[in-house]
Amino acid sequence: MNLTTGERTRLFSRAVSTTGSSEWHDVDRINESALLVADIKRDRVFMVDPETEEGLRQWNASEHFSPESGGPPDDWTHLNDVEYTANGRVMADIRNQDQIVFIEPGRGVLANRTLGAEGDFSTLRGQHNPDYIPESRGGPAVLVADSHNDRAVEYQLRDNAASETPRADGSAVNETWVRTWQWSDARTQWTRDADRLPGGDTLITDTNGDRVLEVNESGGIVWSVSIEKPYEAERLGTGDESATGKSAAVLGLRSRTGGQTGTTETLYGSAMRSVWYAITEVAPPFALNSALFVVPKRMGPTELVPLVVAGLTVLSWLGVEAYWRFALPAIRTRFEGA
Ligand SMILES: [Ca+2]
Ligand SMILES: [Ca+2]
Ligand SMILES: [Ca+2]
Repeated sequence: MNLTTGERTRLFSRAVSTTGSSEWHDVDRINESALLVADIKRDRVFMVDPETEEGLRQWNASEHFSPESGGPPDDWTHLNDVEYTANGRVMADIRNQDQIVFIEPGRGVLANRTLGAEGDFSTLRGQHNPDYIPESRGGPAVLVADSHNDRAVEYQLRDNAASETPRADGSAVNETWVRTWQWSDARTQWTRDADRLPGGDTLITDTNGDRVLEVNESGGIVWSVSIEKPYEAERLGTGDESATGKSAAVLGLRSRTGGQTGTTETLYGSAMRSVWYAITEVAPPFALNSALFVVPKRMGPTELVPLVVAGLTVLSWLGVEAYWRFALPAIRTRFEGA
């Protein structure tokens, strides 16, 4: 779509049958004659010529990952995002294996460049939408929504001079990903997008926090808009995702975790939100975010807290009833029998 004139042109169209979240999840335009597709359904990345519909290249996750890794067979990798990076390489987000891989045509995954590892939740956990920031803009760096860790985070690729371990290609320097920035506050819950803007701010999509917000270089909130369960946001006119943004390292961004939410709420709403944060602290993140995915989208802390309290009350009541009805008579019978 031409955003100035509103004119729309259909370049390529394909219907894909889906079950659950198994679908084509992301498409990036490389140039006039190539589109890059993230295919969750078949756990692969492929390039297609939109005009001839000819498949140009393909990488299957089965070339690199074992069947025992990740999720169940019908949602094995949840490969939800792709990006074309320098030198013909492709970056792909392998959500269910908690990692981001770099694929080189004809060579496969560059093992030493992989960011994160399955089960290493301190690095990434069920992440979405990684953006690659090249050396020309202060990288190599990856800005990503670290969804189940409820934060936006950035990693910078650094040469680890201390390590003598040779790389697979024979070179002596070992590259390591170093966390250079992270952002969260008391409200962030299941973040799914983060874009670095040209001025140095970061646009964050906070799905279960029900908002899209922009944070500045010192970590303060510039603006925040309440919106129900947003998936991702784009600042129009700044290119795709973080295409015109610089790395946190070169900008000297200040990290933030926790603190004030910068929104205006009623006293009751703010009290319910505080109780809700306490619940989210103790509940397992996967179970919590999965449950939030299935409740009606309109529900916020003011509805969810009474719902949780009502649920727990009913469970406790049933437990007490069962105790009086079944356990107690049994104990009494045993006692009287003795
Ligand atoms: Ca993409
Ligand atoms: Ca992004
Ligand atoms: Ca975006």
